[in-house]
Amino acid sequence: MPLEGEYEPSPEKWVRDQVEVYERTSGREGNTLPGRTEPVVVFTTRGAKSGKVRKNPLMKVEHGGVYAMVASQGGAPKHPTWYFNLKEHPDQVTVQDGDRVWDGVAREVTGEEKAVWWERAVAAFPDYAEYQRRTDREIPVVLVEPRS
Ligand code: F42
Repeated sequence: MPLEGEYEPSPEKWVRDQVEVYERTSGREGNTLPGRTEPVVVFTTRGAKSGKVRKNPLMKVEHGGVYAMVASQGGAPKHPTWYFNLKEHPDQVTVQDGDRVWDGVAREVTGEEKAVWWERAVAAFPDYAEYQRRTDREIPVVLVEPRS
């Protein structure tokens, strides 16, 4: 089930436009970054402060039906705000991969488990390695697993 409540599109035009195209075409269009081939998926979270529904495309990092959200933000100094949404409402996240939409539960990984997922993330989208070099913060990896 999609998250209920008011959808507040991203203030970033390229982000909200990609979400709009992806949703309208069930991921047949808007499914990569411009000029790239790696696939993206769309995640929906609940605003930590506003309670509004937020949507973000992120690179697809998937293994065994579990999806990772890599909070890279291009190597910016601060975590993206959706990371705080997941911390506040870990049980309110949905994943859209193509025409498949499902409810998940978010869990940040650390230590050995994170190292394994970081390798998967860099294999899926090599630029993540450069993003980590650009910033002093450790880029978080949050897994989304199906809600049972
Ligand atoms: N970002 C990544 O971090 N990793 C990726 O792999 C990635 C891939 C990607 C592919 C395609 C594409 O179009 C975008 C991609 N992005 C990727 C960008 C990603 O979708 C986000 O735009 C980016 O991570 C920044 O997220 P953000 O949530 O920080 O965005 C800001 C601009 C934003 O939306 N701010 C809102 C605002 O109104 O200023 C607030 C949004 C929000 O959730 N607010 C919360 C609320 O309560 O509503 C409060 C959160 C808090 O601070 O507690």
